Amino acid sequence: MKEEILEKVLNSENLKKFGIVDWGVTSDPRPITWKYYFDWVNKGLNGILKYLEGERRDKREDIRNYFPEFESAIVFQFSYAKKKFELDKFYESEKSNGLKIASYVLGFDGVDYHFKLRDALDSIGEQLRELDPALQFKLSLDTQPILERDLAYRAGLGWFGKNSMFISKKEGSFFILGSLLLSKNYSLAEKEPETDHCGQCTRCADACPTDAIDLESRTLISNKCISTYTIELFKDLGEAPEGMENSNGEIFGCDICQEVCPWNKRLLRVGKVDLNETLISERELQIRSFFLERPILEVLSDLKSLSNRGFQRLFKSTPIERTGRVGLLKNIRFFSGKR
Ligand code: B12
Ligand code: SF4
Ligand code: SF4
Repeated sequence: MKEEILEKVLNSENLKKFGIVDWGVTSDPRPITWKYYFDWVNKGLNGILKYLEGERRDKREDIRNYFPEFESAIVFQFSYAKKKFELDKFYESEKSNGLKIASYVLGFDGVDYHFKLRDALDSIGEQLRELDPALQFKLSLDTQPILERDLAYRAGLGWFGKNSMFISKKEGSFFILGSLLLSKNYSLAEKEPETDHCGQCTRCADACPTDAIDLESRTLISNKCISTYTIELFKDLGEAPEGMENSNGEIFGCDICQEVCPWNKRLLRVGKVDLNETLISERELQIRSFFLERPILEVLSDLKSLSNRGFQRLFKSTPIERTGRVGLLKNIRFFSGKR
């Protein structure tokens, strides 16, 4: 079974079709860093992210609270580094209006990764079930009560950066984590957890415009993070985090503490990302031309004249649908007049 799985499912050609750049395995259901998470929530550092508290906090202590049949997990890395570097070129060009959208948004053809990668993980799960019909599996992709960075750590794929990103020596940090939780353990080789490769560097914390990185605890202060403010705050209320005026025009998510990280810069240096053949999907083009390529006042005026439903129709199944018209208006207004 093990050989068949490696040969038919986990071979790199098959995984490449799904945009997977690396994977690892763990049979440990309990996060090694649970205590850090528990303390972080108890100190209130989750801020407005209430879904990380209470019962959903406690479930994260053991994967079996979510999937009692758990015996092992295969953790996959879905890279969007290529899109990130391509976007950086665009932001430097004259076409850019000075606003920025986090690169994961456009990294999966402009489609919400929760849909696209769920399909990929489902397909891989079904391929495994073809080989072993008794297998049960569940997915872990952001929204399940699973500490995904710890799961990837247990699978030996990388370490926790000081910016709290999960970083891989080979792939940097511009990737999404998605896992298959399995009711079987196929004795696939498990790697040792990776050591810390941040060393004395503090570039991420130095670059964060809102001082959201707590170097001592290696975690974020959620309410200070631009990503929280621009993605998770859907209403036209609430103070922007202090220092956001020093950001680079981030209107949805924030990549600043990853942009400066030497482990990401390295990807370009060693030729890991080929920027010669770049593709832009219809969905991506739509988001770019609406938000990033026109005068900001025009973007604002169009957003104001759309209904909420009209906005949803236009941007259905994209990541920005989550924050909605009102949330985006709040974010873009912040920068109108400032650039
Ligand atoms: C809540 C959340 C957020 C919050 C809080 C983020 C945070 N850093 O805590 C906000 C809205 C700010 C956010 C932003 C982003 N997010 Co988010 N988010 C999550 C979510 C749902 C939960 C994270 C969580 O539990 N945070 C609480 C902290 C305490 O836990 P943690 O981040 O897992 O960190 C662990 C380590 O830091 C370790 N630890 C803590 N202290 C210490 C100390 C030492 C010494 C050591 C060794 C370890 C250690 O313990 C923690 C628990 O295991 C996960 C998905 C998931 N289910 O896990 C995605 C996830 C973390 N997000 C992701 C992404 C892509 C982003 C953004 C890049 C999006 C963007 N461009 O705007 C930013 C990045 C901001 C950043 N620098 O982290 C990816 C990250 C992939 C990666 N390579 O790391 C994830 C894993 C989703 C996914 N499936 O891929 N996110
Ligand atoms: S995502 Fe942006 S605001 Fe949040 S910690 Fe990183 S640099 Fe700071
Ligand atoms: S910028 Fe430096 S300190 Fe921050 S995550 Fe990258 S290597 Fe670690």
